[in-house]
Amino acid sequence: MAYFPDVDTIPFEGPGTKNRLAFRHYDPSATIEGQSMKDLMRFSVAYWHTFRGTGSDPFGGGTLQRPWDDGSDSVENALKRVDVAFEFMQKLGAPYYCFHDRDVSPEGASLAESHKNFDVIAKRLKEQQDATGIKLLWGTANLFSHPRYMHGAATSCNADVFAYSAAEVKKAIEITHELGGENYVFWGGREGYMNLFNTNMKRELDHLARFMHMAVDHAKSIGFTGQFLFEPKPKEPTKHQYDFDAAACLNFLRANDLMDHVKLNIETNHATLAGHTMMHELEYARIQNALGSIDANTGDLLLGWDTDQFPTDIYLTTQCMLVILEQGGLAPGGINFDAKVRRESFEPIDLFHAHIGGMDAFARGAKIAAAIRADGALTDIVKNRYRSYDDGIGAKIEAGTVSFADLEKYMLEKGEADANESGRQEMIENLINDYL
Ligand code: XUL
Ligand code: CO
Repeated sequence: MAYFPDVDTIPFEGPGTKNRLAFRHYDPSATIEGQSMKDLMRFSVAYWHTFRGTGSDPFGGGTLQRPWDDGSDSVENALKRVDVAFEFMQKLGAPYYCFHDRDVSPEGASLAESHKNFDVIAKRLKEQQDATGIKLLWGTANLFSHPRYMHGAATSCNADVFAYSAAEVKKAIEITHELGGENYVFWGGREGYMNLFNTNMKRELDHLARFMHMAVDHAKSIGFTGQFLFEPKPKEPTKHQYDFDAAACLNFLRANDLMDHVKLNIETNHATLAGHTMMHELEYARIQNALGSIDANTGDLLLGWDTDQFPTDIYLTTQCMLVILEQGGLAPGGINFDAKVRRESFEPIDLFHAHIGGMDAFARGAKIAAAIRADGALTDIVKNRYRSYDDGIGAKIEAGTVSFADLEKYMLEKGEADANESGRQEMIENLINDYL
């Protein structure tokens, strides 16, 4: 059964093509810094947006035409969506996908029924994975949609909700493991608070840490060796999310002895909502050996909320790829399009245009970043900027062999610091533009 009868496998045709259903830059077998683009990017389709998105927004209901979907929460409908998803991903040439438990499989009348539904769906996912070679980048649990999670999940004031969340995550890790998932993500759907007058922040954070340790312990007990990932987001739905940004997440992980078990899944629109650039968040995580995976999308600076648009800005993708290439790739993480088509783009074909654009934008960013790196265009600039630490007093500071008293003596003798040099920001920005 073809759910996308008008679309063949999306070919790579190069930048000159007029075919809108072709890649201009993403050539899976082309190599960048010794890796195929396929292995370097590890592109992933987000099941929730692409196969469960309806186009609804706070002002109106769904607009998206999905002729295969009867709109029900039946297991049959969910099974059909799996077939649709794999046809789509295969035609697109996406090697990975990601899901929340409740996106792929319907919530039942009880936890036991939800588990049962999940088993049925997982079986079909496995069959489709085996038939197509498409793999699971990560699984996660939706701990935010159901009303029971109104106060959060692991940070809920209700201990039964904590227990329910634990049972849901336990199952989600098991299914992720069964499907060969390479990572497991925690995004704190409602892990935060609205008002401190009714909140015990210390207890909530302690509970969240306890929850993650239990997840790590359970993974160990079932032999799941995938990478755990924590996804920062500063706001939405709560006013203060505990997972605000990379710095807050890493502080939490370090304070709770979780750094050896959990890395970060950095999302572009979450970075910008936190008042950071994506490049800042990626680099902040990378230098602490905590850059695990990315959720690729973009926000709209004029709207200022989590619009989850597909990334098309080459400047943005170049910045991302500069950091990703510096790390040598993201494996076992990848580039997951946590992005949705606009509600005005309501036809199924728009799903292809959106993903093709995102993949091409990243492929082009990768080529540009690799060219910048091949020329060493920034390497020498940065290296030279810090050369005062390469020997003399700077080397002693870095080696930790001098004290405040030593530095006072040094400066009293010298009298004044060496003259500063220009940061050349504008020249460097011009230089980057030469590569675009
Ligand atoms: C929400 C978000 C989530 C996570 C997975 O903003 O990004 O979809 O990526 O729970
Ligand atoms: Co995300």
